[in-house]
Amino acid sequence: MKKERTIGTQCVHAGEGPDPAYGAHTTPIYQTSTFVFDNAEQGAERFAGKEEGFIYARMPPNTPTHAVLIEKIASLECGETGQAFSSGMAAITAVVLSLLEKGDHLLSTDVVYGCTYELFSSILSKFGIEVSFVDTSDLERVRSSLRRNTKLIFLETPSNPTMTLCDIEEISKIAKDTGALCVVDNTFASPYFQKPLKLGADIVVHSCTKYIGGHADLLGGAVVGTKELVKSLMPVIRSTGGIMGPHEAWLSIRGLKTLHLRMEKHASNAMKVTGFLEAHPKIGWVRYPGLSSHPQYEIAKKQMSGFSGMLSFGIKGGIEAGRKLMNSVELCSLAVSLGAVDTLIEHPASMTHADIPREVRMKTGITDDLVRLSVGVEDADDIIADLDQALMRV
Ligand code: LCS
Repeated sequence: MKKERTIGTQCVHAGEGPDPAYGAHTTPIYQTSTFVFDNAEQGAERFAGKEEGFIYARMPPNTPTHAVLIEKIASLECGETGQAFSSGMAAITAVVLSLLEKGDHLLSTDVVYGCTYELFSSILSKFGIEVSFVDTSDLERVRSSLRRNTKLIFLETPSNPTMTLCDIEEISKIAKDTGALCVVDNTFASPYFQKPLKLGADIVVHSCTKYIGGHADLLGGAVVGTKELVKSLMPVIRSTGGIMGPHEAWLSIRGLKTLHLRMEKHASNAMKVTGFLEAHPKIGWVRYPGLSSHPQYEIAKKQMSGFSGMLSFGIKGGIEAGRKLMNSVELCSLAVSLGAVDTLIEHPASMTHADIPREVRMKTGITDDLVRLSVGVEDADDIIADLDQALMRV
């Protein structure tokens, strides 16, 4: 029996082979907006979905470069197929616009990326979709927040920026019992450390801008699921047009080839940084799923095979102390985004999550003292030395 390939091999090889046109060893960038049909009949067959093939770069399967990327991500996520988007937000938008309609209810994790919060709270409500933000780390709360019209449960775990986790397997069961679909934003863990579809979720979404690309040089998004579910997104994908460009698809393919190497280093560096921060007198608390002090450590061990480079901590002295820290780093970059090879530091309450009303931020733990760190793949000692010198100036 053929042995199933393990994840490192999948990262390097899945979806790829010599290009059928000229045998190019690496996947070429098909920098084209359209494809020439052999004849009018073929064009009609492709439009009718009776013949597989490429049509126009906005129409799935977009281009051969996109097709390779999708096969690679779908393979890593253990899903059947997927779709690449111009950004993570375009991916999330396509999912909610496709699967929800007026009168439906969306139940979402209460702590999500700021623009996801805005999309759900301000934009979906304009179309008559009910939304509730729920502490999904509490299964009882999830159960008691279900409504007869709940159609979608959207989970972000670990959540941005509090690093709160929820039990994907249990909530997927709850969703099935209610007849709702369960969508998981897997951006923080990456498919290397967490596989929501294997835990029962229906759809995975990603910001490829983060660990998938890995080098802070592209914007992109992806969705993975069954062929049937991904097909149901097609009308919105075709008609809203937020698809990934071919160059970004190529960069994402190249990024994924080293995902396994990068994620191991991000995680081991993050663990070392937490050790330094936990022992530092100016730090009030540290939140990282790999620490036994994490409130959902048991869930972390159950559903994650490692814990990535994302962590948050509270600095004593609140926002002023945080500002001094962020203005004093030299190696780390003061920048939003995450999942890059270099270490990024930011202040969610005034940056990525500033649009969330303060009372909501306070209630959900996005406090003013919270500093978010995306630990890179530099040598850990240098990251720690930089944080140490910056903390000395606080
Ligand atoms: N999902 C999560 C968990 C995210 O953190 C982000 C972006 C998105 C989706 C959206 O992805 P994008 O459209 O940017 O590709 N998070 C960001 C952050 O924390 N800082 O800048 C962007």
